[in-house]
Amino acid sequence: MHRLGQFVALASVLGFAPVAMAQEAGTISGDVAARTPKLRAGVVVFLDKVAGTFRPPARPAQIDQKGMAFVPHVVAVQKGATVVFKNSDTVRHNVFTPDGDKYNLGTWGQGETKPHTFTASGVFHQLCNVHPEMSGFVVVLDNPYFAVTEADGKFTIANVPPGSYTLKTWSEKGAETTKAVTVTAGGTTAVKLEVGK
Ligand SMILES: [Cu+2]
Repeated sequence: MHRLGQFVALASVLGFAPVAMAQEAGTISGDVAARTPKLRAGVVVFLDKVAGTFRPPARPAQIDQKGMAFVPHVVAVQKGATVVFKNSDTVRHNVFTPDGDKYNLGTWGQGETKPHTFTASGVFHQLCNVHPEMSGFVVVLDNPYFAVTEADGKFTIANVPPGSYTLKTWSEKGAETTKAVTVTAGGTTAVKLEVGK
């Protein structure tokens, strides 16, 4: 037994965890498949029901109203986070949601921004009452362990404490997917998911 091993053994007898045993975080890296290729993009992948309290991020997320669309189409944030809505178009846009607190942030012109802080988790459909064809989503999650897939369906969730979790997905058009995952200290857990209709 080398010296670190002796120290760890002694520490466990004494009932405390030495600094050398502090667990390194792990990573979940994956791929979301779907029958229709475009359903692979914009899938929110998140860890469900993680114990602990999590400080919301200090920096706000941003959604632009650009080219008559909410950009990005799907944004995931942690509960308590602020999203700044911006209008980059020459026409006036509105932002409202029929979900949760049912906010209506008003209607404003090019270059202006309005913030909204999301204090409850859930899915908030973003709509514009000037242009009924405009639609986007803000998905508010209880912990910081989430990602939104790129066009190729790939995602990475970093800095996850080692442990066993339930990974879930939300997507606009696909059914919810659930998968058990185990994250090891300093390791990368590869996950393949399929979002069905
Ligand atoms: Cu609009």
